[in-house]
Amino acid sequence: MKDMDDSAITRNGNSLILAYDHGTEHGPVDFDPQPESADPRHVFEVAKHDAVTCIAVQKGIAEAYHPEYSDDVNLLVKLNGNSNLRKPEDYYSPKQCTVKYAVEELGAKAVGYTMYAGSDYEDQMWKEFRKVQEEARKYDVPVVMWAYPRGHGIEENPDYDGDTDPDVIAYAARLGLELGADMVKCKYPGSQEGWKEVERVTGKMKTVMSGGSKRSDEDFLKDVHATVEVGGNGIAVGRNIFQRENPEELLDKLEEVIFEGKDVSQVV
Ligand code: FBP
Repeated sequence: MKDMDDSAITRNGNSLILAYDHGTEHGPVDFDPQPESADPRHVFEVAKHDAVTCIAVQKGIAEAYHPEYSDDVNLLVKLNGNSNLRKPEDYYSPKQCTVKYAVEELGAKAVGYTMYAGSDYEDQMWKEFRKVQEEARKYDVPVVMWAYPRGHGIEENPDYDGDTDPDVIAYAARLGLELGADMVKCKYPGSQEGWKEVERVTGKMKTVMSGGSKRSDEDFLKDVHATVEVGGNGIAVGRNIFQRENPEELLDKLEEVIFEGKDVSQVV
């Protein structure tokens, strides 16, 4: 496992990854609440905030826009992704960028890979992840796993209450450790107890909470604080930042909660 405390995408051991791969994953509809967010330059400008340790984007956005921000914004290239347009048999996220290309051509300081544990295509994704993980070691960049348990294996298992079941989230997070990720990103399991379980099973691997759809500052900060308080290492967040009119205001607060250990009542 890479020592993430020395990595460009952490600060005091924690991270705030500004996720901006929504044009791929959900489509431009995610930009409707703040139409200027469809312009990658707008979001790269937001990523210059001190709280942001890196921006996570797909290859094309990295290639076209990161060069003018390379002095101010650390880059995490998302190596796989899938659109909302197709209707697959089960969840699969194809890889369209190599670690070599991400590091050598795009200047990535980290790479990211979505793993749909529980899907019929899990075996295929494990094989792809193996290559990503080994190539990342060669290039000495950390690998962040988007641990998103999904698909038939979960839907059809009566022991699981869907992909938001805390046991399922903890299992998918544990797979990050087992398969050699350096950091795992997972959904908030609904309670601090649930996140404690994530921490218990992921050992020394870094963990970050996935943002989810837009909520009030206070509700969002409460969940972030609940994770950090029990050992979480920050967030990978998209819509809760770029769908806001003044994202800097929330970033100021997140900075205090994630990197300075402040309580929500001290920042709202
Ligand atoms: P959000 O903070 O907007 O949820 O973004 C985090 C993220 O993982 C993105 O990287 C990705 O595009 C999206 O969530 C995937 O969301 P979904 O749960 O709909 O697949």
